[in-house]
Amino acid sequence: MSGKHILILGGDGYLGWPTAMYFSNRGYEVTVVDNYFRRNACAELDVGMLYPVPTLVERAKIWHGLTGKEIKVVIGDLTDPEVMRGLFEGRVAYAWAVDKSFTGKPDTVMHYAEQPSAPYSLINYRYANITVQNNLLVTNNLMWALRDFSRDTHVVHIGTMGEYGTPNIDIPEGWIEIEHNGRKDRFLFPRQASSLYHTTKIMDTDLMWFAVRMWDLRVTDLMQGPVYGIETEESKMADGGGQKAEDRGQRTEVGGQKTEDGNAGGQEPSAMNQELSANSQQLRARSHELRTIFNYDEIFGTIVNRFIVQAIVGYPLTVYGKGGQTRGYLNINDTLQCVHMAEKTPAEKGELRIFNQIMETFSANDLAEKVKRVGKALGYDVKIDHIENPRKEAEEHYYNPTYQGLIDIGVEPHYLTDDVLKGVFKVVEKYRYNIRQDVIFRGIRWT
Ligand code: USQ
Repeated sequence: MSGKHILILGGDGYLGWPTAMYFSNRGYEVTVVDNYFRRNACAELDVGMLYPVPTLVERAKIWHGLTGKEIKVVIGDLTDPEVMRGLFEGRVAYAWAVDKSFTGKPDTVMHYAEQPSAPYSLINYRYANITVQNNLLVTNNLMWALRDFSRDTHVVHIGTMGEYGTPNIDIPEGWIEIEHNGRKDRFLFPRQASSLYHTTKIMDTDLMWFAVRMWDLRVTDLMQGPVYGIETEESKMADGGGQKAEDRGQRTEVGGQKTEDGNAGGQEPSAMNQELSANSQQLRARSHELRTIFNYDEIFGTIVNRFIVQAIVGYPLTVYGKGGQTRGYLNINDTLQCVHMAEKTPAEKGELRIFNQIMETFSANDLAEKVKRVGKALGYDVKIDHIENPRKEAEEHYYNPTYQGLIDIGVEPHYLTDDVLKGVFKVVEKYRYNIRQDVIFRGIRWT
């Protein structure tokens, strides 16, 4: 193969796996690494997921069967520096690969290997420690591996808008010039996160900024807002070819959970599908298993995805407190576009480049009203509840972030239209019998 090599840390997660398919589909050589933290945490905390998701190895095999493309899989804990360093030195054992020889040093590392949940980080001191330990060690191990073996590799890290908090002034993209006693300098914008998870992302930024200054590394830190959505171009690629489980009169059973087959069916088979050999039929029928992990619980679910699930099962939408909390949001497909554009135009050596990765801003109340309107149009009786806020956060505040840098490098924003919301409703509806109301709200108090 001759494509550029992308190493995706955290390749099993909500964003990591769609990123792997996205780059693989565009001719890159892709390696994913994960220790299954997310799915193990979901099992331990019994949070439920909308549908069971096959292991990374299984998904890589399904992907290969459908497209002929290889995504190499490494199962390992990146808090172990030897696991991290092996990815750059070649001391790596692939859990699955067509060609088991070392791909070589990556051109780009996508760093998603973080404990991503704010509520998780505040369950108690144990989960707080897991968050601090995982997030800081992985980032530090990555910086040292690059220092020692691959200083030219570009890192694209997913940071969070939550690093800035909700300051009473405009939020720039990462940097601010300050004049003090008649002299000026440029600094990271003052950050004040409201959760421990978000605080670890501030510390990540500081670790990376140190490494950039010290060793001339190249880093892009993408300050992302909450993401919504489920389908990406690649998860839909094989739709239409497989026979639907309903058509077979079956419900599938995977990992002890019953689920309706999510394959959309009913469309003309694509050219790609027509080329598939007969023994690919089975893989094609399993193509819905390429969908990403989807959480709707209080710990790992994000607000838009949660509200859609709630609307479908008749659970009053859980707006926390007054609902004036405003954040920047983006579609999962725009996350993919953003990391792609960042990869195509890497940061310079010795540059920590920061972009705010959001496409539009909404309050929790705005989102509840949107989901209610779309839910009603689809026949659901959607109610909105204002429940006591389990978090400590401003419920009415100024919020004016800049988000121009990614557009300047070629990202074309998609917005949260009623049609986009309907599209998510339609996928979630297929799994409505899996939805567990007991995990929607447990009230993990942050204080
Ligand atoms: N919210 C509700 N009701 C709910 C869930 C959330 O009113 O049922 C409110 C929250 O209080 C918060 C806002 O909606 O004000 C967003 O909450 P969220 O759970 O969707 O997102 P958050 O906890 O902030 O974290 C998520 C991702 C995290 C990412 C972050 C970006 O889990 O990985 O870093 O979004 S940001 O919020 O911009 O920091």
